Parts: sequence; structure tokens; C-alpha cells
Amino acid sequence: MEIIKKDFGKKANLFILKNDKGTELAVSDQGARVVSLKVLVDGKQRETILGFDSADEYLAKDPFIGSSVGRFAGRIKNGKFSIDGEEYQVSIDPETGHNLHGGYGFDKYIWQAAEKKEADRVSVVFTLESKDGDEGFPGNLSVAVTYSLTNDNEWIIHYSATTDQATIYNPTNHVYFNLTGDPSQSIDEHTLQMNADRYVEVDGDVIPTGNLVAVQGTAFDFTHEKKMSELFAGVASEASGIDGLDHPFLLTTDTPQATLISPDKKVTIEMTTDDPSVVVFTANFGDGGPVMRGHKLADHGGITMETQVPPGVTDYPEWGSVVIRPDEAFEKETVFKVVVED
Ligand code: G6D
Repeated sequence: MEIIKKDFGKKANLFILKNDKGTELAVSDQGARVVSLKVLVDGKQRETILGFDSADEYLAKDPFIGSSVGRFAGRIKNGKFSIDGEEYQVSIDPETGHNLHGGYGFDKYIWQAAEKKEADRVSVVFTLESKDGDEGFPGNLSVAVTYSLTNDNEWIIHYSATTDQATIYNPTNHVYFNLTGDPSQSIDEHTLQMNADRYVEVDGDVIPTGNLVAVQGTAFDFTHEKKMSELFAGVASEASGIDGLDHPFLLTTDTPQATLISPDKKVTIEMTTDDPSVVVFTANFGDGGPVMRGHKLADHGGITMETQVPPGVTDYPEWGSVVIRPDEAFEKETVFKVVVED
């Protein structure tokens, strides 16, 4: 296993982690993001995720693709939340009136990076200091996101954080999978299975309504393998009017909690997480997708698995806790295992 470091432009670096199976995971300190995950299929390298070729392109076209998201993944309604009875107002997007992905968030920064080699894995540890008052969030928050690649073809994301004041922290990674390797192909023919018994209903602004809906009998039932084309055909029945998925799913503890299979069935992603939910966003960009690696991104050209506490928890505290305190350690992990058919 090895790590190769390259210039990624804009003072950013690209780290290419290689394992003994010919798998390559490329990550950048710009946004502590994942840029590429290539596996060998029939002796040829196949890309499995969306990404751009330089730091510049991310900043110009879409800084969320593959990035670390923080301090809070998803939307905070009206940018308001409270901790121990004290109310906070964080920055809001003037167009929507809500905070999305922390506002001017972790995806925009160049993080510190340290390479690490161990017997069973190669890793890059990214760290960032978010100051008290950053986008209105309280507390000096020190965060670390470690990406590792193992010889079992596991891409492991480990999160840790400490704070000097009670604050909220709900990070995720915004990877989009497209297992065809071609961003101009939609994910229609991918198959998804999720051990999720309920989803969070959202309104037209993608704000949780407070209803947790049982998936059984709805278009959102992925408890058995289902083609994404079937979801897209059935999604009109859901109240929000969103053309695809942009919803949190509540996971059970049966692992792997999600399985995504390529149209040719040669590549499978198995997701296992400590988090209670996953936000699945099907890149519902219509004609508005960017040009990526020489191709225009198709509508539904990717699918995210944003593991996190469900957004909405700031209004519905019974959904979990995102508060971290000075005397508490914050640790969590998500694993995406790539299984390639021999
Ligand atoms: C997230 O839920 C959101 C989407 O609505 C947003 O467009 C995307 O990030 C960039 O998954």
C-alpha cells in the first residue's frame, strides 16, 4: 500500500491512497474531500464516484461534491436552534432563509493534512479549527476527518471532534456514487437496498415536517433491492414534489445498512455506519448539472449516502443528539466497502 501526493491547484493537494488490489482512493485537503475511488473491474480501472480534476473546479462548480460537510449537514430551519435553553442564530441563505451544510462551511477550507501508514491501511488525517462564532455556531471546535483505505477495499471515514463550549456538530461526507464511471449516465439502472424502516418527510424546501413515515407500502421502501428507475417513477406519490430522493432514512442496526449495485452487477458498495440515518440525495439537478471529467452530469447522475443524525433534529430533539460538550469525546465512523465481482 502507498500514498502519492500531487498538486491539486489553489494551494491544495491531492493524496492518492493505493492498496494491493489496485484500488485507488484520491482525497484532497481542499474541503477534506474524496475526489476519486477507482477499482479494477475486468482488469481495467473503473471510477465509482463523481469528482472534478482540480480544487479550482470544485470551488467554481460545486463545492459539496465529495466534501466533508460541517458544522451541520443538511438544513437548519431558519438557521435557529437552542442548547440548554439558549437560542442561537446561524447564517442563512438569503434565498431560502435556512442554513444549508453549515453556511460558509468546511467544504470551502483547506484543511491540515497528515499521512499515516499502518499494517492494514493507509490514511490521511485532515484537521480543521473552527473558531467560536464561525457562521454563528458557538464554541471553538477542533475537528478531524480521517480517510483510510484497507486491503479489503474498505474506504473508512472516521470523525472526531472536541469543543471548549457546548455546541452542535453533525458532520457527513457528501460523496456521490455513480458505479458506471460515467457522469453522463443517470443512476436509473443502479439497484439500492437499505435497512431503513422509516424516512423523514420533508416539505418543498426540503425542511423536515416532523413526520417519520414507515416506508412499507411507499415508493421509499428499499428493504428489498430496487432499481432506482422504479423509485423515480413512483416518487410523484410523495408529498414534497422533489424529483427524486433528498430525504433522511432512519437506519436499523442490521449491517451493511445500505447496498448499491452497478447496472452490470460488477461493483457493489456496502455502507455500514454508526450514524442513525442516511440522507440519500439523487442529484436532482435537471439540466443544471456541471461538466465533469469532460461530460455533462446527467440529471440523477449520482447518489449520495450522507450518514448523519437526521436534519430536523434541531427542531425535533427526540430524533437524536447533535450536542457536544467540552468533557465529551465525539467519535463516529462510516465504512464504504467496494465489492468487485471476480
Ligand atoms: C444535500 O439535501 C441536500 C440537497 O438538497 C442539496 O442540494 C445538496 O446537498 C447539495 O444533499
